[in-house]
Amino acid sequence: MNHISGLINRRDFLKLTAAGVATLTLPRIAFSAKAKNKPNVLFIAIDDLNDWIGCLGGHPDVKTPNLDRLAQRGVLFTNAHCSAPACNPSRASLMTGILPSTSGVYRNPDPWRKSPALSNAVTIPQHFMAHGYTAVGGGKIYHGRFPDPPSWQDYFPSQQKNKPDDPMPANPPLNGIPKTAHFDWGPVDVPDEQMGDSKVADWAIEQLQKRHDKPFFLGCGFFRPHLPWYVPTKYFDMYPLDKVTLPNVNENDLDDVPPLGKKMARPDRDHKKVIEHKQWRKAVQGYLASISFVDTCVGRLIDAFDKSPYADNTMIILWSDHGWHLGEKLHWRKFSLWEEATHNVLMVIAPGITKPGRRCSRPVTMLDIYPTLIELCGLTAKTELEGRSLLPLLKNPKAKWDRPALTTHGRNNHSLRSERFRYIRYSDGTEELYDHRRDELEWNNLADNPKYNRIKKLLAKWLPKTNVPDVPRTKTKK
Ligand SMILES: [Ca+2]
Ligand SMILES: [Ca+2]
Repeated sequence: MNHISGLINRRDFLKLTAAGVATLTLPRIAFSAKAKNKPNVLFIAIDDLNDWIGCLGGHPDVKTPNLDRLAQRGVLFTNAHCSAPACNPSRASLMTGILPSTSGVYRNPDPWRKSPALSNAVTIPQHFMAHGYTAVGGGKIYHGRFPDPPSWQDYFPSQQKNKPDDPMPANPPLNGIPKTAHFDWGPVDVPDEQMGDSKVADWAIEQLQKRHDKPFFLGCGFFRPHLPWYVPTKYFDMYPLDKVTLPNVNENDLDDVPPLGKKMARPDRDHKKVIEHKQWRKAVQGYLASISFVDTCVGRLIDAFDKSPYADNTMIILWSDHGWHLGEKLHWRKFSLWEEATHNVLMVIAPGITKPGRRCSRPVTMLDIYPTLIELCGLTAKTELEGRSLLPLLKNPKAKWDRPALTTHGRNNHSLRSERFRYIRYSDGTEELYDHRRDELEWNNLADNPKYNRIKKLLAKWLPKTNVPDVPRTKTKK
């Protein structure tokens, strides 16, 4: 708004606002002159990627040379967490900068634009477009069921179908679990080029090879390692089955977890099936293979980026939407408030601001991306955003940061992660507390130990004050 009021007086501005259309054209002229020297943004999303990448050290076997070399170029956030451990609420909050507890978008079926708090929200790419940028995207940025055409000028494969199809094996399921749907894994005998993510990388590479007259915001969303873990055979061959390391799991881990936490873990569902069908090792192999496949896609994109004319004037931000359990707490998938599900990948390379090879252990969230991009690119501030700009941490990864990372799963179930502790409070008031200095696997729930009352109280101060009801769900299927 500052840019607008600088150009015209207040009365004219109100007149123009009333006229509606004119406010759109006038500031654009002003912005496009300013936009000329603005940095571009390469915005890379990876679906369902937990901390099993080399530079985060989450799994001893994993091979991710490309993600590792990208992280090495800027700041790797080692304690980054999602706002919600599911695709749709995580991405809706990331792209709008608004918490799930404010929007009521808690779960995958919640139509996020129907939330009163988000119906008119200006998404990250919309804010860039309002500042004279071109915003285009490809692949999975929003959750599949809820694409957002107003966010983009163009989309690959299309504004309504954001994700290209993937090749399927001839006779699924490959893991032998009856009625397993996409909870399946195994190699497919196809070249990389036939994979949906390879097509998304090709499309993004084409955008980088084009001449752009305006600064661009380029969204590139990869789908793997989302289920099903069908990727070309060569990626499975990277992880010989007899050498695959299983996660370190405590069979009695849920004994000190409150009932609502046990309900999230659902040990009688996926975990029971995986054990019954002797699929644990094969599943871990499938996830690792899918990670190395997407790592290859990222590598191709980065190589093309480095050869492009935009290599020196583009902010790169790479994130995943949440983590993933592979049997820890007898749980599989995301949908929990423990470290495996909330911890995700975030790296930022900002020319002139970040220095290579930096790591930041401050607790940050995906909600912080929007205000960070605003500052990095000099856009107009937005006071309604609930995250915090990471700029101080990009400049100095050890800068003071007092806020824990908040993750919400379902209404009024929250987790707060500080640098040392994780505090969980469920909607019925039951709690968990873990001390990561002594217990990085979160096995020992300290919530009932009075010694930690002060810690719990300090963390609880950061719980959201409002927890709005779920957005009513639409009945129509996909
Ligand atoms: Ca996801
Ligand atoms: Ca436990």
